[in-house]
Amino acid sequence: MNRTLANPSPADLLARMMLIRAYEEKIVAFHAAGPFPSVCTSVGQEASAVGAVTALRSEDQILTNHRSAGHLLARGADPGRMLAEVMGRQDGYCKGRSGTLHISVKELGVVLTSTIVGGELSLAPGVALSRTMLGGSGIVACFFGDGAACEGIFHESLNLAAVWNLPILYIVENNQWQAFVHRKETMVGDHIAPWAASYGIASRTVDGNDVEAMHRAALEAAAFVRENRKPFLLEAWTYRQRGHMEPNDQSYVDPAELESWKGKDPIDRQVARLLASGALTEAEVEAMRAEARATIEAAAAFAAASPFPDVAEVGEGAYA
Ligand SMILES: Cc1ncc(C[n+]2csc(CCOP(=O)(O)OP(=O)(O)O)c2C)c(N)n1
Ligand SMILES: [Mg+2]
Repeated sequence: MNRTLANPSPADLLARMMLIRAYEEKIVAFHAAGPFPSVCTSVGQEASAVGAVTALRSEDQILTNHRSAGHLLARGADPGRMLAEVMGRQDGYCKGRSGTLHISVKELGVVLTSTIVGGELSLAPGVALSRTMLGGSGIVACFFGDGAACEGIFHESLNLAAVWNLPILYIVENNQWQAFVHRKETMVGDHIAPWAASYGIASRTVDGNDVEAMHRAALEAAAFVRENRKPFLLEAWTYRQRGHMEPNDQSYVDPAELESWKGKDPIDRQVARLLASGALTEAEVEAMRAEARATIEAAAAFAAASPFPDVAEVGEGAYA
């Protein structure tokens, strides 16, 4: 698979979302089969990840959060190396040192996955400042959640980005949940995009479960950041379809809310659109799903066969 995807077709966008869903479903299956490292899945948020990441260029950099599998896979990360990382194996992107929560992939421009909520917001201005000082047209995409937006660091980050004219595309995935707390309990109003106006930062909310709308909005937002060397905040309105982390627990979730959002599933919507337009047949859709699952099965086999890191190397790759 290409590392970056220029001008993805509607079917390309669907294929990437299916790959992410298959990856997350494999994580769920691993949990069903026995003990497995805890993972925050992004089921239901595939359109946001694919729409935004495919709007970036290879020279752009990404900072992301604990729900990062979609961002990484949309960027072209190898699912085998990702699963190996989750499983603590030598062939993982960080040689099994990071697990799912700190994964970084230098060759894909993925600077950081932060499990510290808002950590990506704190580092984005520094990364963007270095980009500016080094020159070039690259921008920094910073993915974070609605919970991170409720932290003080959100305001510090936006303020610095505005004062220093930093090329940051802030992408807040408003998935309605902040671990075990609904955002209605922590936020005034439903949306985060309007908050950017306090810093003179342009912003927009987009239907984050419509991959084509998300992609168009991200292309426009990235172009704005690239040309003006100024920040922009894009809010993806979406939903976390599973619990905060695996193994799954959704006992605190309103079943009616969950069902209503499952009815707006981003993959189902794109499938329906492409079937209705005649771009794909049912058989082609099923073949795409099967291909995504086969890719992930092969990735899982690769990860399971990868050895654990050698104890003698435990000090390598550390700064201290
Ligand atoms: C600074 C900090 N506080 C609390 C936590 C525990 N925690 C992990 S994820 C999370 C919720 C984050 O919500 P949001 O930013 O909306 O991201 P989402 O999980 O919805 O993708 C919390 C509170 C943490 N990891 N870091
Ligand atoms: Mg959230």
